[in-house]
Order: sequence, then structure tokens, then C-alpha cells
Amino acid sequence: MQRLIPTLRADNVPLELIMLIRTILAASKEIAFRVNQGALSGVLGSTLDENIQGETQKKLDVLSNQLLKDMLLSSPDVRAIASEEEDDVVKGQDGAPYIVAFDPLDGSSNIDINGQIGTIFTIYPARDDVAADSPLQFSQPGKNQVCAGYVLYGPSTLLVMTTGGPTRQYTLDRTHGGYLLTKAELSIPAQTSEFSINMSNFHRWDQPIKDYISELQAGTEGSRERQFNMRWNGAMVGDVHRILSRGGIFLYPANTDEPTKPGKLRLLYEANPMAMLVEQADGLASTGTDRILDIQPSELHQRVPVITGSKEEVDYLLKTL
Ligand code: AHM
Ligand code: MG
Repeated sequence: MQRLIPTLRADNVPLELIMLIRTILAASKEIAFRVNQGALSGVLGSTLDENIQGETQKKLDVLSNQLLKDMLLSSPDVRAIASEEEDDVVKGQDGAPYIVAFDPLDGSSNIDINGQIGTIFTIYPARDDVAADSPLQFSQPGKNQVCAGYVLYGPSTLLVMTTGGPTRQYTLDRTHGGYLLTKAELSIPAQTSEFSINMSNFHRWDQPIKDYISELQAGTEGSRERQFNMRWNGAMVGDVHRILSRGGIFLYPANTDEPTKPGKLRLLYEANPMAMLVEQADGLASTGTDRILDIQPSELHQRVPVITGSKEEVDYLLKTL
């Protein structure tokens, strides 16, 4: 099986970007180790703090954020970082070529139940027209991403990543401590009979989303004339990974009630990297009105509705909206 670095070299990824990816993955291996140790490494449970989004931080959120932050800020290739767990942009090295955004520990509510969790990351070219620590560094549409990926801490630790070419899957080999290429090219089947949504929010959705989900639930009795299956992990990394593996449609729609009107997921370090991974694997990613990768961000921790997955199913829904 091919190792990560030769795969990136064969993909003609610039050396500085390869070095930066290595730094992110070094942090991911540390996180994977702590996750694996669980209660033994004292990382389960909550802190007394809240992040900027008003969410209680778990110990593992804070630890993962610190690991990534420390390693990235000592890299010569990073001009600035942004994180779900940091209020503002943090400055790196002046003149460095890249900026990095991440959700250090996605699916935090799964930490204490030994469920799937992950790290989502995205890399953009740094902007020379604004200061290194300006939030405008990250005010770039998702189509500017030069690398997007996630590490899924599940029964195996998996890396799913694209540098603009195919979405590739690697598995962490604990015997030598590196990621090995285990699926050279992920391709999402265009059709699906599986959907992924938090049904408890049904009462909060706009009517067209309610109608669509009701249609799927009607099974063979409804207009779709077939049985649909539902899966919800409570961790986007797990749900999107299933879709990248066997197809499906994932939705986190807008809510009709304030203050969570635009939905829950953040554009910069959740929606955009996942949208790039899905599109590079033949799928689609939309807010319902716009291609996610075309959105011009308006703020650092901006939230957007997300509809992503199998091409024909996403297309079907978009036509009804
Ligand atoms: P997090 O980054 O704080 O873990 O929150 C994001 C997560 C996503 O991974 C997941 O899709 C969603 O929140 C689940 O939300 P819900 O509470 O509606 O199940
Ligand atoms: Mg998250």
C-alpha cells in the first residue's frame, strides 16, 4: 500500500503544502492516541467554558484545538489559523503561503459515548492584500481551497482528503505510525435510498424540506415509490463519511426559528471542506439555493444550511425547492 507522501508527490502537490499537511496529520495522530485511550488519558467530560458559539467545550475539544494550534503556529508555512474553538483569527508567520481553518473535534456530543468523532480541516492560499491576522484572510469562497480533509476517529482512524484531484482515503497504520492509501478514489453513487437528518428538528424546517422528508418517509406508499433508510450519527464526519462510502443525502437545513435560523453547521471549517470532498467524489453540495463552494463568506463563524451527497438525489431536492 502506498504511503501518504509519495501519493501527494505523485499528485504534484507543492512541497510547502505537503509539509503543512504533515503538520496537521502529526496533530491528528496525537488526538487519535488520546481518543483511543479515552478515560485512561483523562480527556472525557466537559470543561466549565463556552466557545464563541455558546457551546460548552469538552476537554477533548480544548485539547485537540491546542495541539493543532501549537503545531500550526510553529510551522513556517502558516500565515493564520481559524478554529471553531477560537473567537478570532490567530496570526502565524508573516509571508507564509497558507492559512488553515479547522474544527478540531467534530461531533463533540459523541465523545463521552465512545461514538464517531473527527477533525475537519481546510487550507487556503494566504491573501497578500490584507493583514495576516485579519478575518478577511478567511473571507474566500470554498472554491479557493487547495486542500480539504477530515480525520475520522472510528474503529479505524481514517484520513479522507483532496488536494484538488480525487478524494482519497488513507488508514492510519499504528504499526509504523503513518497513513497508508486504502482507497485511491472515492466516488459517491449518483442514486441513493438513504437519508441523514436530525428528525427532531422537523417542526423547525421550511415547508419544502418538510414535504421532501415526508415523501421519503412514505416509502413505497409515497410518490418516490421505494423504501428509504435513515441514519443519523450526530457527527458530520461520520455521516458524510458514510455518504462518501456508499452514497446518501445529508441535510442540516435552515431553521424557521431564531437564533439558529441558518442551520447549525459552519461554512468555513465544516460545510466548505466537506463540500469540496463530496464534489471531488462526484457528489453535490448546496445550501438549497447556492453551491456551497461559491459562497462569499460574510463572517468567520458564519452558519449555512447544508444539503449534500448523491448527485441525482440532491438534484431532485434542489429542483423542488
Ligand atoms: P460540533 O462541531 O460542536 O460537534 O457540532 C457540529 C455537529 C455536526 O458534526 C453534526 O452534523 C451536528 O452537529 C449534529 O447536530 P445535532 O445536535 O442536531 O444532532
Ligand atoms: Mg463540528
